[in-house]
Amino acid sequence: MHPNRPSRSRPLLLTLLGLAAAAAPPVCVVTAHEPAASPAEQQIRYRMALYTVMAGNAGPIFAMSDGKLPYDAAAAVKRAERVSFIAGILPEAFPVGSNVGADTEALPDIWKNRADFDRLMKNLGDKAAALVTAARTNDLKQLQAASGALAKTCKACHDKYRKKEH
Ligand code: ASC
Repeated sequence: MHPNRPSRSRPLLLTLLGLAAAAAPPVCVVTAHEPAASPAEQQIRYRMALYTVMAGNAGPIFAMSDGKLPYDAAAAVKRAERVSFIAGILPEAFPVGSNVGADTEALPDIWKNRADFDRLMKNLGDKAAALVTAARTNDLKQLQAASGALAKTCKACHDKYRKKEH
């Protein structure tokens, strides 16, 4: 190394390019050859996203109920409201025809036994609303009881209408 030149581990050009990349807004690259998701695939993705948000909010409530997360009454209310909100959307996320079009864990029996499926969905909505009421009492015991009842409605539907590799 030249004695008078300051040591530089990375060439200046690369550093400048790195800074420019960091400052640039993210770019969504869609190639001309990528096929657009079919309506059925979009529907299935939407449905799975709803379940992701549902689990992401029910999870901490179950964890608080099980003593795996410190009980935070305000957080429990916030999350219970989200669970209830998503539960209200879910019945719309199984339109006829959305049993195929992308990988899905939803079993075809949903569309064969629609009245039974709708009954389970209604039960989910009722138990989710009860969870909100329980969370608002700020009483962990109430939250535990209501989250236990909610988990049973999740399981009842999964046992019948979700693929079994879980
Ligand atoms: C969860 C989760 C479910 C339900 C279910 C309850 O945390 O992701 O699908 O609880 O396991 O039985």
